[in-house]
Amino acid sequence: MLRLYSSEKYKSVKHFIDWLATFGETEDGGVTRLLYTKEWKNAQNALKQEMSEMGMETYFDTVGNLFGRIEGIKDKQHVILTGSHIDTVVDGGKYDGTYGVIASLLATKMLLEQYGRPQKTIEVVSLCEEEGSRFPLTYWGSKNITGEYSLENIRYLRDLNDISFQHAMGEAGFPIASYQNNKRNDIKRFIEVHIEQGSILEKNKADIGLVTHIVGQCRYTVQLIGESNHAGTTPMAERKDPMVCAANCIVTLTKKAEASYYQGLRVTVGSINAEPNVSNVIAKSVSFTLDVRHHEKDILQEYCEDMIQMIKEKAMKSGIQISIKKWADSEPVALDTSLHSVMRKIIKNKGLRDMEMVSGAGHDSQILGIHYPTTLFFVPSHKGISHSPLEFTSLEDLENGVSVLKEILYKLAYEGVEL
Ligand code: HGY
Ligand code: MN
Ligand code: MN
Repeated sequence: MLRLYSSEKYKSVKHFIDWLATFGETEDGGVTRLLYTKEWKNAQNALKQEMSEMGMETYFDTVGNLFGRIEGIKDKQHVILTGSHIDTVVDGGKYDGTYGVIASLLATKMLLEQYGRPQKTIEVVSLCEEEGSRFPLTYWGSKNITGEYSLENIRYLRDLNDISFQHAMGEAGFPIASYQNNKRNDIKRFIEVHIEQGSILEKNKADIGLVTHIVGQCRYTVQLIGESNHAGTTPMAERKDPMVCAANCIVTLTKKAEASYYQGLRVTVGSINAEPNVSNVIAKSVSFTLDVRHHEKDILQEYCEDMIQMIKEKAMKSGIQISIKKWADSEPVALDTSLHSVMRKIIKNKGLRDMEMVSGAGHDSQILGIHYPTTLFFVPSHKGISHSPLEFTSLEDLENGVSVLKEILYKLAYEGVEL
């Protein structure tokens, strides 16, 4: 099996995974590294240091996407971009996003070590935010690169501690005053390696997943406003209890998702908050999030419209006021598969097995893939666990991903394979 670095000077993929996991590590071995927090800033700056020590020219754009650039000998202008996101969910795993950043760093470093500078420019990117775990907004990094996002999209956003996006951005060293359009028109291709976050590869004993499509996803925050009152003196028939209404809605929308018509639909209520959140007070308001995903746009849309209508009707029947905010809406994306045949040969030559698959998780490739030819491939997640401290991928699988990435980058940036 390929050893990444013989000398102590360059460390293995496991070393980097464990090292980056120290930025935001939680008591139960997970990682919480939210956009623009201290942990996030320290991780980005430490990565920047590593990139420059590896001989890369490093820079941030004005929202905190970090780039490590190796200019091409022949073609300086067009960039082969590779990387993933550095932010995590709350108490997530140490591989989601992070692995893709590290794999890109190491693959590029290995190429530099073995072959010197490439013919075409390679840039490794540590994207500032993908998850939507701190503020109600996803893909802040990649949608700045594509030009879909600007300050308008974050002007009024606040996190659960009532800290404004703008303030957090400034605190992390990216003041609003220095914001500029970060749109990139020089990207020739984007390649991302990511953990699968599901169990398909493991169940099929495959080593590499070649992703053909990424599901569409919509995310909402539903707020139900009733009347808070005394838990003991208020008769059941006289209540406007948003907690009961929320419970009815959640049961109905998840039951609906199980209907065979919605085959493949995934619906998650991941967060629920009550105000004043006290055991002997009927809640004044309850807000919950709704995360809906499907690989077909019209099924996704139909389900969402039906469910929003259902929630409104239930609220009206119980005299509850309602506000619904849709804050994420990414279409299902078909990724570029022109590299798959070349990748299959690389994978076969390594004695590895691949399979084509759809991604149920969202990825930066979903955004970049609409604007630039984009290749996304997976390495297995043990037992399919992700967004959890129990997230795990074996060293062998991690190294397989790095070595496949290295070879495909070699084809593109050194051999100049035009695809
Ligand atoms: O939620 C997702 O699918 C991804 O991990 N951001
Ligand atoms: Mn991810
Ligand atoms: Mn994730």
